[in-house]
Amino acid sequence: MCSSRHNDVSRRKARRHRHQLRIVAATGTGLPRHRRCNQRNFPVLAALQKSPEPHARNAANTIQHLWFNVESTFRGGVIAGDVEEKTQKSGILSDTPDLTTIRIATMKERMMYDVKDLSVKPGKKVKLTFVNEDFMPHNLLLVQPGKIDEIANQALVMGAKGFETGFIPDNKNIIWHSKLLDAGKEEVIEFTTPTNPGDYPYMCSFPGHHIIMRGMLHVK
Ligand SMILES: [Cu+2]
Repeated sequence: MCSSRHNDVSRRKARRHRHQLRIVAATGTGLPRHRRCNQRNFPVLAALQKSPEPHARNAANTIQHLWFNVESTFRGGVIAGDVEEKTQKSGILSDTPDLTTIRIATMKERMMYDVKDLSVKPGKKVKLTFVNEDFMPHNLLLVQPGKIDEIANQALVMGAKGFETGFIPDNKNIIWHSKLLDAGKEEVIEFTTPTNPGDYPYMCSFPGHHIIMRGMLHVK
């Protein structure tokens, strides 16, 4: 009895997601770009990415890829745009011999962090506030040099199960990570920078995001 009711609920949910998917997909094509942009529905896209139906999740991830990764290439790259729109309130907020405080936020509807580069001394205590100002869920991982793709691919194959772990795979090359933060949430992370100088990348491991949602912590 209980399980058939549950099935009804998930069937209804799947039906609603298929319907929403058609709406979202329709806004992605066939219209001039200036009109299409205004019709993107980011909260619906975010909901579809959590759908129990794999078809809906896959399609939503494809749309996400088109909206962010492909179109940002058409605009001539994302780095230049990011520098222009960098907000004042993020970056290194204070720096004393004992502690560096840092803020990194996500940018609304851009699938990017608002800080792409940071420089901190080796073995330094850091208090980092990570703020999700976007509609979609995002996380923040500091990883060993050269390991972004390996970790992103591991997170990608987690499918819907990824939500249980916040898309954090079991990988020794993750130095630290935040939780998967929903819209409007923030988390404070305290850590000590690596003692080995080097360029340590940070990334979002939500499927498809790492391509442009990344930055570099220069430890020097
Ligand atoms: Cu993300």
